[in-house]
Amino acid sequence: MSDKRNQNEKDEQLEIFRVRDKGKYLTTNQGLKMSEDELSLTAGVRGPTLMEDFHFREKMTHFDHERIPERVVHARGFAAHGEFELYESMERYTKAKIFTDTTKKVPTFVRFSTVNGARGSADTARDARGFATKFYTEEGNYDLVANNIPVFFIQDGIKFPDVVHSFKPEPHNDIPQASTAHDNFWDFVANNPENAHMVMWIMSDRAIPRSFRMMEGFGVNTFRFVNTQEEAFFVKFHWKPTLGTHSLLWEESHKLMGIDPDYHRNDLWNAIERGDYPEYELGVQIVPQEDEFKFDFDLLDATKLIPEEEVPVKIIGKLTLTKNVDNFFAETEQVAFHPGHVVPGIDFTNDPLLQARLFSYTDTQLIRLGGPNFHEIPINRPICPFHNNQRDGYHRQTINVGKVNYHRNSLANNTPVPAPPEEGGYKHYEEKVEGKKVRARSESFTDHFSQAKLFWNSMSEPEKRHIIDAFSFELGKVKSKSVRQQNVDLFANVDLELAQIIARNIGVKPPTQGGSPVTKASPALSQLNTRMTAKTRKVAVIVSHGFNGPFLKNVLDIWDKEGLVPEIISEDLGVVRGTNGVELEATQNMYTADSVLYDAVFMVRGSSDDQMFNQKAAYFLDEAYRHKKTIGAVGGGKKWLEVNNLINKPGVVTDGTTSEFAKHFVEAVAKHRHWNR
Ligand code: HDE
Repeated sequence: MSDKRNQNEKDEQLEIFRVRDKGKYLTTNQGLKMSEDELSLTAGVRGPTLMEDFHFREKMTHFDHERIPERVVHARGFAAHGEFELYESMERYTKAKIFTDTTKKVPTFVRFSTVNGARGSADTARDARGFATKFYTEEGNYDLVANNIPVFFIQDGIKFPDVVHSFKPEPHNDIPQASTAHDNFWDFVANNPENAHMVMWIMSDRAIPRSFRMMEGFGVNTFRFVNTQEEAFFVKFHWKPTLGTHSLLWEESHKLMGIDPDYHRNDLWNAIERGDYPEYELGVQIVPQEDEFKFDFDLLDATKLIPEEEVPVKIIGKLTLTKNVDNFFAETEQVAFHPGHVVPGIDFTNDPLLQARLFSYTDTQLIRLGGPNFHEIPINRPICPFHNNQRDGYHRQTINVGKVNYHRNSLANNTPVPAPPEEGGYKHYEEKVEGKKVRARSESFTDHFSQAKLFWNSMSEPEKRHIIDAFSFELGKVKSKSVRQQNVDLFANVDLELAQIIARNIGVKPPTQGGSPVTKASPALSQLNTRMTAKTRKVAVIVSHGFNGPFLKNVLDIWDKEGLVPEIISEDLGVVRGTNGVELEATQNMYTADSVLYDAVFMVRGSSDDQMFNQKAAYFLDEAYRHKKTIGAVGGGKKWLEVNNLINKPGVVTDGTTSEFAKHFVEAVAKHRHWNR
C-alpha cells in the first residue's frame, strides 16, 4: 500500500491556493518587504511605540482576529483527503453519477469528530463520532454527513438544542468537559424516553473507538435514491472499515485522555504518512417504496435502524484516505458540510430530524465562517463550475464579470439558465404529501424500547459487561438521587436485569417489573462479529542491550510483511545493540511509552540493570494483560511472564521456531483482545 497515488483533481485545484513561504523574504500583507520583524518602532531605544508602526499594527491586528467560533457540536475534528471508487453501477436505483459511473475515482475530504467536547478536548472521550464525507463530484459537491452510531437521540430536530444543551458542560460552572457523566444529561435521558436506543449505543464500546480507521459510519436518516425513470427507493448509507470495527476499553480511553489527548489524530495521521491508507467500503440498504410500511418501526424515525439481517447491506464502493491535510485551519476547520448538499438521484425523506438538519447546517456556517461566501473557501469549492446571480457579501472572492445579475434577462441571453433534468438539472422527487398543519408525532414513532432491547440482545458477554460498567460510571456521577432512580426505571423498560444491576451499583431501588418482550438479536451489531486483522496494529517491543539480534530482526521482518507496526522501547532513546552486530533504534523509553498506546507487547530480554525500567516494564505487562492484549515473550523475556504469573495464559505467545512464533503472534493480535482471560 505504500506507493503514493497521484494527486487527485481536488488536490490540483487546491494547489492554486497553497503558499510555500520557505526561502522567501518576509513582507507585509501588502507585499512590502520588511527589514525588521522583532522590534517595534519606538521613539528612542527606551521610548514609546509609535502609532505609525504599520507593521506592528498589521501583525497584531491579524493575530487578534485569528479565532473563529468553533462548531457548536462536532468541534473537535480531524480530516484527510481521499478518493472514492464505485464497484458496480447502481443505475437501477439512482441516477447519481457518483453511484453509476465505475470508471472515475471521485476526490473526497473526510472529517472525523467527537460531538460533545470543545475543540481542545481529548480524542478518546465516550461519545458518538462524526464521519462526514464531501465528494467533489462532476455534478456538484455531495456530502454524506454521518456518525459512527446508526441512530440518534431524538426524533424531531426541534429538540436538538435541548439534547445538546443537556450533554454539554453545565451552564453555571462549565463542568464537565466532553462527558455525559453529569446530572443535566441524565435528567434529559430519563425525561425523553425516545433516546433510550441511542443511549444504549453511547454506553457501549461503540462510543470509545480504537481508531477512526476502525469505525463504521452511518447516514442515520433515511434518504431517497431516484433513478432516471423517476422511481424512488428508500436508502440507508453505511461505511464499513476494512480493518473491522474495534474499540478501546474504558480504562484505556481514560488514561489516553492524559497520556495522548491526540490519540485518534496521531493514529490517523501516522497511518496515512506510513502509506497504510485507511479504507471504508460504502454499503447501502435499499427499500422499495412499496415496502415503506413493512417494518415494525417507522423508516422516518431516526431512533431506529434497519437490522442488516432484514435488509442486507449491499457493498457498492470504497473510500480510501490517501493524504493528510497541509493546513488544519484552512481545510479541517473551514470545511462546511451539509446533508442538503446533494446531486441528482439523491433526495430526502420526511424524517423530521433530517428536515431540521436541512435548515441547520447552512445557518451554522454563516456564523462560524462569517458570511454567505463560505462555498468559495478552497476546501469547499466544487470542482465543477458554478454559476448563478448571487453576488457580494463578506469575503467575496469571485470577480463576476458583466453587469447582468438577475434572472430572467435578455441582456445576457437569459443566462445563467436553469438546466432541464435531461441536462442534469436537479429535480425534487415528486412525493405526494397532504395533511393538516399539526404539531404532533406519528403513532408509528412511539415504541422507544424494542430496538434498545434488540441492541442489548445482540451484545456478547464482554460487550454487555461494558455497557453495565458505563451506565454505572455515568449514573454514579449523577448527584441527584431522583435522576438516578428515574433512569433505572426508564431502562427497566429495556431490560429488567440490566436496570437491576445498575440500580444496585448506583445505590437506588432496583425496579421489580418491566423489560421489553423482544427476543430477537441482530448479530451484525456485535463487534465480536466484525472483520479481524492484525494489519496496522502497534506492538511495543520491550528490549535492552544484548538481545538476540538475528532472531529479533527475523521476527520484525515477518511482522513488517504482515503489516504490524512495531515500536522499540528500551532503557534510553537511541541505539540498542543486540548480538551479531544487530542494532535497533529505540524511539521510546519507559518515560514516554505506556501500554495503553499499544495493541500488543513483546518482551525480548530479561530484566535490566535499571530498576525504574524493570518496575515500569512489569507494570506495562500487567496492564497489557488486564486489557486482554496479546503478549509475546521469548528467551530471557519469558522471565517477565513468571514474575507476572502469565505462563500459559490465553493470548500469551511464547514458543516455536522464529517464523512460528512470529506467525502465532500475528494470529493472536488479529483477535484484537483475548476475552477468555
Ligand atoms: Fe449534525 N450538526 N445535526 N448530525 N452533524 C452539525 O453543522 C444538526 C445529526 C453531524 O465535521 C452542525 O457544520 C441538527 C445527525 C456531523 O464539520 C450543525 C441535528 C448526524 C457533523 C448540526 C443534527 C449528524 C455535524 C454543527 C438534528 C448523523 C460535523 C457544525 C436535527 C447522521 C460535520 C456544522 C463536520 C455538525 C446540526 C443531527 C452528523 C449545528 C439540527 C443525526 C458528522 O449544523
